[in-house]
Amino acid sequence: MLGLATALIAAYLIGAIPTGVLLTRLAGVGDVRQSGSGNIGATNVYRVAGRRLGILTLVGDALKGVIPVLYAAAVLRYPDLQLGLVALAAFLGHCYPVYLGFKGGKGVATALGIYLVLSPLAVLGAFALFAAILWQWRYVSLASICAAGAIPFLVLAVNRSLPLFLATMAISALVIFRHRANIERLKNGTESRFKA
Ligand code: NKO
Repeated sequence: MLGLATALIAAYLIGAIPTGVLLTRLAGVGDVRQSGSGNIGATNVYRVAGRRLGILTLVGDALKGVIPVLYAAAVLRYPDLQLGLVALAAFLGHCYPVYLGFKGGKGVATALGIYLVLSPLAVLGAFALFAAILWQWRYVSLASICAAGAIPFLVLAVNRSLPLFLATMAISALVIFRHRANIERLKNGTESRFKA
């Protein structure tokens, strides 16, 4: 029991590391929370600080999902219920980081990292959907929302695990909830399109 509690706290603290804020500050381009959408995620870092830092933020935020879940799966050999809880803890760390007064990101890249470990095949499907929507409409937010909506069912089909399905549902519900300002902008036609 103590083992699981420690793993959850460690996963949360890793998930909470604010990659986008650290990278933009280190690069001397100010704080990403002050420009663009104000989000700390890869899309906004790309928007305000360019491709290189955007990609680094995507990789860093994804690793915050990969590392705790891979450790829990491969080293601790946790079953699906505990794995789902570790995934949720890392994800909550990104969305509600103690280091940023609990004001964090939308969770897309960290969820991507989590699912790369839990269900790479489901990621393949979600990525195809993400890419198709981004290609067609050029909104990262819309692509993220749709991928989040699809992934629980892809995970269920691939992994056939109720605990992982439930953890995935919780993560997706929160990803979509965290995009509520984007949803308003999509409705108003004021959402900014992705520029390559
Ligand atoms: O600044 O509000 P903004 O326009 O930045 O940002 C909206 C955006 C926030 O998310 C991010 C992270 C972008 C990551 C792109 C990942 C590309 C690959 C996704 C594959 C799908 C994997 C499943 C994820 C389920 C949630 O949305």
